[in-house]
Amino acid sequence: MCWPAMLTGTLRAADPILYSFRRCPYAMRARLALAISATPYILREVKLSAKPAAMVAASAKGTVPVMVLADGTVIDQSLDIMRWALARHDPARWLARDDRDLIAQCDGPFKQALDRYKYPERHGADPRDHRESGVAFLRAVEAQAAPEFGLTDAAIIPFVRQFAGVDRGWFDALPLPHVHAWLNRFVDGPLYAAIMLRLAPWAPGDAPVRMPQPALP
Ligand SMILES: N[C@@H](CCC(=O)N[C@@H](CS)C(=O)NCC(=O)O)C(=O)O
Repeated sequence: MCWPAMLTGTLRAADPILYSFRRCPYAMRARLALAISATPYILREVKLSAKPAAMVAASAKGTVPVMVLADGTVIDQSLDIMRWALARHDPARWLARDDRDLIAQCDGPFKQALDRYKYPERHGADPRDHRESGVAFLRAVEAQAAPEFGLTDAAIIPFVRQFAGVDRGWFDALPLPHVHAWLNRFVDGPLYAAIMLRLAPWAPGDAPVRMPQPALP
C-alpha cells in the first residue's frame, strides 16, 4: 500500500465487498483466487436462509458469492470473480492453468451428481448411481494431474472436497492416487486455512472483516 493510503485509510475504505458462505464451493473458489492474488477485500459471511438486503439489492438472483466493487460494479458469478482477481494480480500464474472444459464438466454433470449423491432424499435417487457418475469426472481430473496448482484446480477442488466428504472410506479406496494426493495437499495447506475463517453472519453496522487477514506469528 502506498503511504498516503496508510495515512488516510481511503483506499482500504474502498475495498470490494464479498458476500460469501464459508462452505459454499462457489464462494470457496472465489476466495481462493482472491487469496492467491492478495486482493484486499471485505468479507461478509451470509446465512443463506437470511440473505442480507444489501446483497440482494446488489444481485437479485440471491446466490453467493457476490462481489461489489468500489465503483458499484457487481460480479455475481464465482468464475468471473476468480478471473477478475487473477487479471489484477497473478503471482502464482494460476491463469496459465485454465481448463474451461474441465471446469464446465465440474459445474455441470459433476455438480449434479454431487447433489444427488449428497442429498438423495431431495432427489429420490439411489446415491450409488450418482457417485459412480461423479467418479467419471474424478478420472478426468486424475488424468490431467499436474504438479502446479492453478485456476482449474481452485475452481474444482471445493466440489471434490464435498464429494470426498460424503463417504470418506469409499472415496479413499478409489484407485485415484493423484486426486487423493492433490486433495490432501490442498486441505492441509495454508491457502485452505486462509480462506476457511469461521465468522458469524454479517449484519449492517458490524466492523469490517478485512481480507487477507494478517498471518499469525
Ligand atoms: N453460478 C453461481 C452459483 C452460486 C450458487 O449456486 N451458490 C449457492 C450456495 S453454494 C447459493 O447461493 N444458493 C442459494 C441458496 O441456497 O439460497 C456461481 O458460480 O457463483
